[in-house]
Amino acid sequence: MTELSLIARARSHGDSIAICSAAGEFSYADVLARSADVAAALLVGESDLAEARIACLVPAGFEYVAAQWGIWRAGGVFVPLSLSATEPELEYTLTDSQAQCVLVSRELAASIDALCSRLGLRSLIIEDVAESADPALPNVASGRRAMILYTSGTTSRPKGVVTTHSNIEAQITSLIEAWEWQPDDRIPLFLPMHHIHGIINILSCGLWSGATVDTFPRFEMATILDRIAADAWSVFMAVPTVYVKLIQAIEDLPDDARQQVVDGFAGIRLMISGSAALPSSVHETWSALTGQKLLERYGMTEIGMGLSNPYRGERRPGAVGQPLPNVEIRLKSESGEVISAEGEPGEIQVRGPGVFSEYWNRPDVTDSSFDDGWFRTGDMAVVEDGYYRIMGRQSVDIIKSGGYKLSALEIETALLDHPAIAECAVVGVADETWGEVVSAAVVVRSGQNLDLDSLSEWCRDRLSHYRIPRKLLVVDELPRNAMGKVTKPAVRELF
Ligand code: MCA
Ligand code: AMP
Repeated sequence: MTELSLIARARSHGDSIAICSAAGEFSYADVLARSADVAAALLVGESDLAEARIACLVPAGFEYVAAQWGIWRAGGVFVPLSLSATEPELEYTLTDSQAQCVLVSRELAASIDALCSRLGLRSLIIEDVAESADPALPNVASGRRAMILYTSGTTSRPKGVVTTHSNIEAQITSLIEAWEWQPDDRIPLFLPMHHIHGIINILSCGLWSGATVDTFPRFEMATILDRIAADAWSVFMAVPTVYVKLIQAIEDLPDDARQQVVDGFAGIRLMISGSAALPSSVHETWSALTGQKLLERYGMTEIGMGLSNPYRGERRPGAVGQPLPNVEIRLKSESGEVISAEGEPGEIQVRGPGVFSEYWNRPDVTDSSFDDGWFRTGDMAVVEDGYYRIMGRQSVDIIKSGGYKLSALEIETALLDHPAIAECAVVGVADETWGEVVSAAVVVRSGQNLDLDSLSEWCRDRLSHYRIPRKLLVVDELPRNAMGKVTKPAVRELF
């Protein structure tokens, strides 16, 4: 039987520790055995899930990997859910992906039970999955769909980005080569497990290599600093917000504790930043504090990682380096020409085996996202002295906050349901810690009032906490152009 490469490789890592969490240490053999149990429980007598979508609401850890690999080994499509999603957000993901079943951890089951009943969805508590002796599992060809990740964009609702097993494998192997992953690597995982950064760059690259992944339910500063001081890790990956918070925390430590933490960071072989722009000042402060030159890279849900500063060679502050192995990048000018000279800005377009196959059930959007086989990222860049530098996004309606990509339109749609709001415009406003913060300019209905606290409270049931506006301006009218269209750059100026 042919097996997916990730699974076949795990057999050769046998008794090495794959996952370490508060629940204990789990070997590759443990993950293989448990994921076979999960696959058998999902198949319930069928021979192949045949790309049925199986959603997963499980925190990072052994059971998460067992769920992901179990779904894959049964021939299903893995649809990870955000642990901080509200019920309407979960409902959207479950219905849009046409999920057949939800795998949920016992601690989270109560939070999704009512929704599953309402949607008539089977839910399966992962800890309750029975052991099964050597179940028959299907052959899963690498060209089959493997995963759907939901990503926000310039449409008001998130789109499902479909990757096949071979897309995922290409994304992983590109990074293994570029960043020289080794079996004796050890890496912390504290990022959310419904995005590429946590799923591919950390978890899947780690497990592909035979390394150990230490999982945490979330980013918790004191725990991470203690482990750093104890030299726990050889590789560290995070979004810029984490580095900003780390700098603040280290500066606040008493001298002796600070030295231990700084020494711990200095001993790591590779520290990476990505998912949003790393300000040069943060790069330089981190380097002065720890002696570490952060490696900044650029990626996107639809392509995995595209550009990276080198593992060996100059890691340039403010730049994202060059194309990764097996990734082709070109810049296209506004007038539609492929740019060949340095210094001329253009849209980043990407081609290669790691590029996603389609937006789930949206063939028209898929078609219009490609330009002659190249994926159009909507990000602008320029090449300077051989390195790409990201200049920003084409659309003001995409906000990056804390590394999360958010759609201004989606937030506006939610805000317009508020009884006091007549009109609104949401923008991202630059912020030292979060990169951008969600900010709303609103026109309130006559006779109504609105303040940030009451708006936040109202949003809590509708929007994940990182989508809730952090700044609110009540205005008499929104800035508009001569055609009467709201001008977002002018809205941004108001804050
Ligand atoms: C939380 N808070 C915020 C935000 N988020 N305030 C403003 N803007 C925000 N975006 C507030 C909370 O309400 C809370 O306030 C306080 O900050 C702490 O919240 P918490 O969530 O606990 O913060 P944290 O644990 O410190 O989390 C920060 C974080 C997290 C670790 C940076 O945001 C995170 O995990 N981000 C990573 C997302 C990610 O992985 N993106 C990758 C996407 P109060 O204290 O008042 O309650 S994949 C991708 O982008 C591509 C492929 C790529 O290139 O990687
Ligand atoms: P996502 O849709 O969550 O995969 O986010 C992808 C987006 O994050 C990209 O289109 C970029 O706008 C942004 N991004 C990722 N890495 C970087 C980086 N190093 N510098 C600037 N923007 C980045």
